[in-house]
Amino acid sequence: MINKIGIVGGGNIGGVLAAEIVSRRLARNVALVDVKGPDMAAGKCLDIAEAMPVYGSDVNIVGAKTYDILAGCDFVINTAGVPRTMRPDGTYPSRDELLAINLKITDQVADGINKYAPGAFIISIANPLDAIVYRLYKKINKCNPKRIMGMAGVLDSARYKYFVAEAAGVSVENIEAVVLGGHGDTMVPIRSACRVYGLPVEQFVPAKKLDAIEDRTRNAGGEVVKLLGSGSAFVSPAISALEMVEAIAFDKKKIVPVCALLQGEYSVKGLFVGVPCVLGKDGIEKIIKIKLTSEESAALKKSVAAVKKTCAEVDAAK
Ligand code: TXD
Repeated sequence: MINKIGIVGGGNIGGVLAAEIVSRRLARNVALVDVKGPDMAAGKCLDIAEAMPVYGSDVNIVGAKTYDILAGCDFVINTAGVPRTMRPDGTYPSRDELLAINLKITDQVADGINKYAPGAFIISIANPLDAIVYRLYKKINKCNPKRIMGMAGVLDSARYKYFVAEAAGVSVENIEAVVLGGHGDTMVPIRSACRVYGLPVEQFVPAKKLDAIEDRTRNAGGEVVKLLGSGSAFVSPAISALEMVEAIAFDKKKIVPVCALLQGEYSVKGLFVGVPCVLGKDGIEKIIKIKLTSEESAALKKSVAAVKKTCAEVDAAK
């Protein structure tokens, strides 16, 4: 069992994370930090604590507006940021538009981690995902690239799996699928690696339908944002992040898509990009190189270029 998990950002995703960690008894201690309200984090933690007799779970859970409660965390999950809330005219901000707002927030998060939880595993969820985890890496002192990662690929791949299962008329448990690249419109569902019961997906779903599914996967975040009207997906990102926490905490050596710092892999250097990784007790233990078709390689290159552009904006920002 993990001793302590910190969650920065006690909003939609942070709240689900805290409740899930308690219900799974994943950690002895949970610390939730949020700057909102009189003390929203404390309120959410009190609410979850009062459910413990029903959960049958004895976890020490604390919420506060200050980062000192992160002291001693083994994991810090970063959800602090502004979600893609619908504007009055029915449009909604792109992930990149959120960049400026979220960079300032990210610097505060990095400062809190430097002060109170140096050496913790860091899983960042806030958007724009690839840029925020890049910023955290740059701002956290002596950050070990094996212990810092972004969560997006687990969610994007889950969405791909769900849509394929629905089209194939089979259980989601029969689907293998992976989405690589940046967490944005250029993300790359890898059809050549998609399997239904170990068989090529094309045996179950026609190519035209797969085109539509892959489009829907790329836009799945926006689809939920439009339906919600305010905020963005929050259960699926939280559950996806916990898959990564458990793979590390239980030393599963599990291959999952991770937004990881590439240092030459996939011909990328110095950027955080979604690639398959082995997650175990040391964090990102191995980056897996998978064979891609020429179209997939070209699409991945395009996605990396989009990540590079946003990270250049991060470097240009103060
Ligand atoms: O797959 C993915 N990675 C994405 C990520 C999937 C869905 C949502 N994605 C992004 O996660 C979303 O665009 C946001 O950037 C984050 C968090 O989404 P959430 O829905 O949880 O947003 P909320 O409910 O607004 O919660 C964010 C909280 C909010 O309560 C703020 O008060 C808090 O972050 N916040 C802070 N907490 C601590 N410290 C600081 N500085 C701070 N600033 C804001």
